[in-house]
Amino acid sequence: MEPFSKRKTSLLVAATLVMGAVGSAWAAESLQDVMQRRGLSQQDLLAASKTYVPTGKRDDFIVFSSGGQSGQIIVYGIPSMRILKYIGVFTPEPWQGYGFDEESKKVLAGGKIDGKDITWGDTHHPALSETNGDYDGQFLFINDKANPRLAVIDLRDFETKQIVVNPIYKSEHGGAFVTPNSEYVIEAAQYPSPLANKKFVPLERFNEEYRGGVTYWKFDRKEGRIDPSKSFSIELPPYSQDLSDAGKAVSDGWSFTNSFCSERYVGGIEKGRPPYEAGCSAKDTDYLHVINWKKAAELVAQGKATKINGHNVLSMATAIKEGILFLIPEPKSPHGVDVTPDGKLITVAGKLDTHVSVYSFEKIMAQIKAGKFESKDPYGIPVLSMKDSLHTQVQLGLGPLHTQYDSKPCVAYTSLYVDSQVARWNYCEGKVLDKISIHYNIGHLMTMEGDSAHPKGRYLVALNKLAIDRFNPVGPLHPQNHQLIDISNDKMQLLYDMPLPLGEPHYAVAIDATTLKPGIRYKVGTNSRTDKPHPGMVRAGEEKIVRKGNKVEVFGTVIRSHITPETIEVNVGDEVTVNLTNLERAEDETHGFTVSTYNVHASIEPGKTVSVKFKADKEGVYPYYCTEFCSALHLEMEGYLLVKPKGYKEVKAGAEKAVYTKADYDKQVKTNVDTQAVIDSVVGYITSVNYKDFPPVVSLVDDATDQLGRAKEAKAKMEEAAKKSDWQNATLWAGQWWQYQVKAADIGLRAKTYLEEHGAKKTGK
Ligand code: K7E
Ligand code: CUA
Repeated sequence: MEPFSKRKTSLLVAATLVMGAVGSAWAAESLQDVMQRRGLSQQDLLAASKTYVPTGKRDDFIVFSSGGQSGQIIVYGIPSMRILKYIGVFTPEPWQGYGFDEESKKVLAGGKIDGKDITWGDTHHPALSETNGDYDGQFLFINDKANPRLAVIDLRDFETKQIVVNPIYKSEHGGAFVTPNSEYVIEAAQYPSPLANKKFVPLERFNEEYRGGVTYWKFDRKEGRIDPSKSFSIELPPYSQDLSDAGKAVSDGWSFTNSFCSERYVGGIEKGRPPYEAGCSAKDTDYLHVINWKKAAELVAQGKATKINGHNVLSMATAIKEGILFLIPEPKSPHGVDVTPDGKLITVAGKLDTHVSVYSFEKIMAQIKAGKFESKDPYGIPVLSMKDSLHTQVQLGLGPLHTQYDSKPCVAYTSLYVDSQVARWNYCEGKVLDKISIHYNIGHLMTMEGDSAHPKGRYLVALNKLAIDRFNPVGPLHPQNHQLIDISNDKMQLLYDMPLPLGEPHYAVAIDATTLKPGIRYKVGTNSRTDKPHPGMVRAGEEKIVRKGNKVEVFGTVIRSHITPETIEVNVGDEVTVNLTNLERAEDETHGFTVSTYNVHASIEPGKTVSVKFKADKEGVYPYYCTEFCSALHLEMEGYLLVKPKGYKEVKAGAEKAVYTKADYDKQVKTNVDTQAVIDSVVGYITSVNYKDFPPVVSLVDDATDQLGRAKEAKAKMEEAAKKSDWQNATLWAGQWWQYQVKAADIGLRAKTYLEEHGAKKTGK
């Protein structure tokens, strides 16, 4: 057997040779070679170059997609289709501590129904807050269809702040849609039911006692919350209300909600009755509800509403008498209703009709003004003539569902579910312009800012229900498929397939990325779920553990790389609350916190204060630690919860035996001095260039200065111990000094790389 050292050498030579061969093959491979090797066409390359976002570059648009049955929101970028975030909304989300810390548990508790926790949601329609009909990038709303709820997300930190339960429905679908200045968030019922809570009414009384409705949730923009006391609903017939949209510009003050099953059919296969799907599609038309919400709000303010379950409801009789509610026939089992950017026209697609019907707001108003009604529905609501209300009807294809608008005037896009196509058409002149096949069975579609007053065009995303053969198989449950389409040219071009494996994302909204202004840190001590100062907040050096009876409250801090306190001693049966404040100011320096087996977790972003609470019901030893790999010594960011048994007697600890000597101390100090030389050279480079022109570097320098300040404190403690020849503590404090140096060096090197990559220039100083 050859000696080890020789063997090692020959292995190294072999490795070098192999690497050399591969290296030259890479160098020789041209674009053509890659195309051939991977079987890519010119068209593929064109598509790739339209979606590829090089490393370090960012997307032009940010998408907020419903997470479907996951009860969350998915955030991704366009054109790259890179997923950026999942926002926990109706469902616990462990990474963000959502549902595992006390603050977010309170948000989720807002979604309890009859005292019951509901830990999932069927999210359908996200909506961005608007100012004058345009997205302002401040807030996001989304509905839960299964359990009629609505959530508010603040886009300063992308966190869910509030969940409200609809007080009178049992399901809802036509939400969230906002009015042009986000005065109200619209939410329409879906499956009719008695409005009064827990009231039993047999299906035989469907026509008389089951009801639908539309709710207008009052949004208080200053508070960033919905105000239930100022919200109201309008009672509607038991037609299954479906989607809604708010009027804008000329039609501001009005809202439109369509319906299916205006037959009011009640199924019952088990009783030999034809199923709902037959009875609910028998008639040729259903009803578009046209509502004057501005006047409705005034009527509520005048006290004309009645209270149902403590909620303001305008009865149908009042709505009819006051002239704020009208119906217009719409063909046949309609789905989407979408107001044009100028507010003049309303597009309705009928699932079982090959046409889209474009209604004219002007024509609708003319009939209402003239009091010219075709008939009344069984509840006495005036019905306008469909013919007299239509601007045009356009035959698009099979199964039209939803419509979005382009930046080009009069251009719209409608999804065709049965045909698996997107149709581009002109709604002013009523003609089809182009069609593209998608894969497969499209539901909603989305253009950039496509339901605002000023759509931005460029891209369209088809939200497809079935993926079938598009991706590598992963079992019978397939991902959903979002397809990115370029709409900036005469012919639409399919660019990219993105699998979404989190639930069925019904709808999505895309906003210009520059409109969003999210923060990077909280004001120190913020409760992020209330945006108010957290009572559990403490500053560095003020950490404490307070006991009141059997309640133990910890007021602690986290910073690279330690948790203060590092030991928490309690008695079995104590109720423990741990408040933690992240003292970091650096971007992206999030710490996590968990305690073994107590099912708690917190994500503590810079400045945030979070609390976790649990009953220490089992004696024992429970490590706690930071769950984010936050620095080189992240694993050491640890501590112990000691749960002492009943009647436990303290043992007196013997004096700690010193293990470090003066030699250890000297060695550590030498390391520190060498490290300081590295830091000084990095600092020398940074200050020799125009680093102040790069805000991210300025904040890195702030952070590094912070760390070096702490290094100084540790060094002082070291010197004090050394003076007393306490080599044990002197060595440990020298080590702590070094820890802060390492963190500062890490930050400094990051700043240096950034400056080099961004072409920083010598200042000649
Ligand atoms: Cu068409 Cu709920 Cu908007 Cu699904 S809905 S597709
Ligand atoms: Cu903080 Cu790991």
